[in-house]
Amino acid sequence: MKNHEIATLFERIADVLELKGENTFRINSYRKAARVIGDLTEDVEALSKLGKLTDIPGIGEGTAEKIVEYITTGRMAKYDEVMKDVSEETLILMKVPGLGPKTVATLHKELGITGLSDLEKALQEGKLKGLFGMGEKKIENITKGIALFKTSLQRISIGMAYPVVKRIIAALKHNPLCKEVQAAGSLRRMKETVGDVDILASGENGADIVKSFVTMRGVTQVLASGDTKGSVRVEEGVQVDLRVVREDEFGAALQYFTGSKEHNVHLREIAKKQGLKINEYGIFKGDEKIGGNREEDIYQALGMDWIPPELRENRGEIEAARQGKLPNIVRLSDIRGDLHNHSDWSDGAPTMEEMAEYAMKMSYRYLVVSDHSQSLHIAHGLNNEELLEQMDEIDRLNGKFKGFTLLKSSEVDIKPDGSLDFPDKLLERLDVVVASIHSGFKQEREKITERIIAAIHNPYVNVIGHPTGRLISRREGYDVDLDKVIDACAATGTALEVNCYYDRLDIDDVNCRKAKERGVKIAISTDAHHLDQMWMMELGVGIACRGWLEAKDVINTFSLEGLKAFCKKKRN
Ligand code: DGT
Ligand code: CA
Ligand code: CA
Ligand code: ZN
Repeated sequence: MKNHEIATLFERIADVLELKGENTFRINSYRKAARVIGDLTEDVEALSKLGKLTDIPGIGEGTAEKIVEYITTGRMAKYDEVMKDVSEETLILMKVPGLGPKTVATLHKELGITGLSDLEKALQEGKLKGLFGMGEKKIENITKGIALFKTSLQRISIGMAYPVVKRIIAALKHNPLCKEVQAAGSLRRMKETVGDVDILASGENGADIVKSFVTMRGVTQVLASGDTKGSVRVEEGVQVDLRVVREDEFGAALQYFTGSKEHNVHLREIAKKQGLKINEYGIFKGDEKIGGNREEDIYQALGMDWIPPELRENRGEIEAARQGKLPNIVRLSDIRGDLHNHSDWSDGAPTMEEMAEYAMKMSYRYLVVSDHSQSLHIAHGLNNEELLEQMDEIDRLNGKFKGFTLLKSSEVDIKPDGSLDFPDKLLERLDVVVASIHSGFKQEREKITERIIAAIHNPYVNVIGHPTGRLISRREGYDVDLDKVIDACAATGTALEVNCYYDRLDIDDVNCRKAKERGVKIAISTDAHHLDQMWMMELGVGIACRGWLEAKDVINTFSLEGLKAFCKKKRN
């Protein structure tokens, strides 16, 4: 699909127009087109062929013409024209979090800054101080933004890499020479960001398998192609490495290339003490191979339980495996429902009925409709009356379902003063209440922590949504003291969310484990605004596994009655 490419072009046009200080109305119409095309689930090229582009809300004649032009010629004259007098360096500068086109324009005008290295130099020399609109806080944010930007060039969210891997594995499975294929590395460990993607295959004719890999759809650059190894870059921008090994070495190779490096180093030390040796070909006693066909062989030979990949970070999992005390980690199949979703009543795309049908197809028993509340105007938050109407509609829909329930809810805004956006007498009528922060991110640590704790003390609040507010590639979280939040949750019977949206993954694995240790339950929720975002439950389950969570720690593994009992207990 060319959707992503086209959305990026429009976004860039908007950025440059803004940099040049042009008409806001035109800038906004390009931004809107970028968002609409980026969110589109259908193939824009197919719609273009059917002449249906202008049927898409937000796409006018002019925009449609530009899309057709790009699809038929591979170029967009408007884009070329706009880009003519802007350097690539300046464009990169605009991608730094905290640096919008306006700031970039000021920096250029006042200090002649055109690129990242100029900016870093100016920061070091303290030259930003005293410029119009450059407070201390703003300068600090720019410094942080640069650091975040630099890491985001090297690592991407697992949610970006995950669909790539599924596509590649499915394609490799078509090759009859290929016996087994599996993801390894940080992706198999479900780490929240991945540097590169590692895929392992087994089969006799390595060269042929590598060839089918490097010629696959979506490959934009071949970095290496040999008899047992191939390395490519794909259109999503990430590097993918494939290794092909012999069938009887697959288990050992999978163990080796899954890592983490720290986990493997520790295992090798243990092996050495037992007079054994492990490498990517097997486990050996002297020259004799004693295992390695299957990954389990390695752990068994070392006298420990097989360790799920999500735990392999050398954080105590090896000791636990030796004592037979590994957690029985939560699995996707344990999940019975999704506790945070948006419908077309606020800023979601699907109707509630479509959501319910989709959830039933995923074998869920329940789904929470948690639309935004009134203060969040940009997300079309519901007011009191609309929430009541929505409840009636949910009752009506539930009358039609068998063995499935839509649950009444709200993602109620925690306002800057810590109060909630709906009165208690309304919240009382909801099955589950998710409370989140969507504004006032820059509050001081103490203030924002107190604000969240105030919400936790409301008897109707069951889950705190995206608790830190971080966005993996774009924004640090707000300055909340999560330790205090965890304590307040423990004291009141409030759950914390693992938000599965690929750019959030909030809270992270380390905080999950901390929460569990203090007896706080977790809700793994997608925050889906589109049906095709509901698969991200898999990502959240991965994060929860990395936090050593078991099904009993996760409230959306509970039966409907169990979930309701959890919510009710806090109210009493
Ligand atoms: P990433 O790509 O930065 O997200 O992290 P990984 O863990 O995927 O690391 P990567 O791609 O460099 O290597 C994949 C796995 O291969 C790694 O998890 C463990 C194994 N491995 C790679 N190099 C070494 C090494 O020098 N020593 C050991 N023990 N294992 C290694
Ligand atoms: Ca990797
Ligand atoms: Ca690699
Ligand atoms: Zn939300």
